[in-house]
Amino acid sequence: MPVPTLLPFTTTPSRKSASQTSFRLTEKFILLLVFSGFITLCFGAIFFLPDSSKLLSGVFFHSSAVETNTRTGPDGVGDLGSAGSDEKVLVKIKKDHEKALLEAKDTLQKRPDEIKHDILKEKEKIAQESLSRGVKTNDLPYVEYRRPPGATGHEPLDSSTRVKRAKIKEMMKHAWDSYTRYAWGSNELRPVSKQGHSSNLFGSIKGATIVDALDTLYIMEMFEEFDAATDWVEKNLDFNVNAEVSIFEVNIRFVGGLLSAYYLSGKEVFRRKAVELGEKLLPAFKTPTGVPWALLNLKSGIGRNWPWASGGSSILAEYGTLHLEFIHLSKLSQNPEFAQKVMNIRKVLNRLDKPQGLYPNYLNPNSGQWGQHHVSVGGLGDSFYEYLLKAWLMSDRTDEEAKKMYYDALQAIETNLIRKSSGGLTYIAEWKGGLLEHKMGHLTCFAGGMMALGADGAPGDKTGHQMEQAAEIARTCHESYSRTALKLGPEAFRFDGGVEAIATRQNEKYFILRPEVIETYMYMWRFTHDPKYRDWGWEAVQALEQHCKMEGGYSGIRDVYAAKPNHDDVQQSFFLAETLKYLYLLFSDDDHIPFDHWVFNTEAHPLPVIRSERQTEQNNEVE
Ligand code: DMJ
Repeated sequence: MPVPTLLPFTTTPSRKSASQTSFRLTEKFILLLVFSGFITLCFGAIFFLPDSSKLLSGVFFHSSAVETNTRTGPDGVGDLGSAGSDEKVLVKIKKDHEKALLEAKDTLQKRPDEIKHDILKEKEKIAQESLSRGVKTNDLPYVEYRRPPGATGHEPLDSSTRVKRAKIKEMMKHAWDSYTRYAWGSNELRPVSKQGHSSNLFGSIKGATIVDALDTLYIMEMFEEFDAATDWVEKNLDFNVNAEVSIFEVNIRFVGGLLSAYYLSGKEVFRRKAVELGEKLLPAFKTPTGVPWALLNLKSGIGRNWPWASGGSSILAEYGTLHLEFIHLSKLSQNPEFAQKVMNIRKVLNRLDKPQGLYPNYLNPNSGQWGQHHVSVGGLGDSFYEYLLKAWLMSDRTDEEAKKMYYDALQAIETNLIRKSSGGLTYIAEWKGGLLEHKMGHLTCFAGGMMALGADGAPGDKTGHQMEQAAEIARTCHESYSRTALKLGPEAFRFDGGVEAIATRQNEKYFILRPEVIETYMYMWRFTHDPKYRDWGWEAVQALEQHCKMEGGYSGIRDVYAAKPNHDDVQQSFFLAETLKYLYLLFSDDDHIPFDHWVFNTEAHPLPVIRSERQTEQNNEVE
């Protein structure tokens, strides 16, 4: 009776010449040997493989090739089913293992910064590959993030400056805490009635104060508050609203605020939200000339102009204050459309004749013709001039067209609008069809800072002259503050009827926490280091503390000439975005948001200077 065996072929009936029993035993012995060799081999491989692959894939990026080769090597030695190739497999495993150990040893010998650099390089390579395949990360293409210098500062050496700077941070804390306590999520705060306030400029978009304050919180290193604001943006900031918004206001506060928060912190959420909002604004440019409407319904994409604006015109300071943000939107989304839209506006303007070289505030977007010939460096005109200069600066001084437009416009303003009062105060009047109105708005006071910022690029030998003019505007604006009862400036002041730098009309006597005068002090301080600018800024701080600070935040005032303040019950979002930021920077060192790396949008949101590829490479090499 045959001995039962586990292997079917051992009972093959053809093997008749040898004794069945001895033959089976020998066969069994050989088979056992082969089998145990095979099992030892597999066991050995189990010991080898996980160690090296874990080490490689978990810690170092170069792992994948080795790991892949080990499993499915190009020579096909991964087929462990053949006992004849055991030797080969063993040699291969050993070789890979040694190679991996060598690589690991090599990596371990590197300095941490070298390892970091390798990792970054690898990441960039992967992102670049996906970009070239048209693959998007988070819906947006990969862009390299590099924080520009001076995003945060350091304590000033001088103790009195330190104390003042700390005081301004405390003001920011009070404004922010009050907003979070009483109006969190609303656009603005009502500090007297302690509730939220919403202006129809933002339609039903919410959180203007949060977005406007983000970069100030960062610059003042209030990171806990910055994180709370970021969290709100992530979870609640919603642009899918069926409401009409002001393109200008939404652009300077929301797009500008988000862009700035992105460049300061590097957080992707801000880039994503900025581009998302930018895309929502694009339908506003669907006009025969491409000059955008002032108002846009974000859901329907239907636009229109303010009904009061000269025969359905668009406003110079509105369509002319998109450039900086839109250039950055193109850079961050790699969608050229944003830049094309604003460059087209410039083209339309350059085709038109300008009365006395001046830009009227009204332009019809259908006909492409000027509306009323009303010119102002204050409301309706102001930030258009500011953006010409800053477009040039933000382009790393390569946008020659913007440069020329700025200095030409400034020359026309000087010739036609800038005057000196009999008391020796320089002011910028308004121009209506060739006639001057000797009035200067609080808004116009930003021009002192603008002229100082542009002075060093002035053509001819005008640098000194423009600096002097900037200083004179700063002085006039300071006078408009010091000639009031509350030491805060009126909305507009006049140089006629025997008065100088004083508001004469009741509806021009209010102060709504505006930044322009302090903005000019900050620029003048940076360029001259004349202590009077810090003194003037400090006077404003004291007046704000005395007359605008309330238990529930900071409020505007209805009449700055009245002995006692009558509060308007609004804490404007630009108080946190601009007024407090400029005050803080006035008492900070110059390397905090340095001007050679950053340009402020008109809502004081710093945007980085865009370097040419070559320049960036050179800087990287230096670094
Ligand atoms: C801000 O929203 C901006 O500075 C804008 O350019 C003009 N007005 C306010 C502040 O006064």
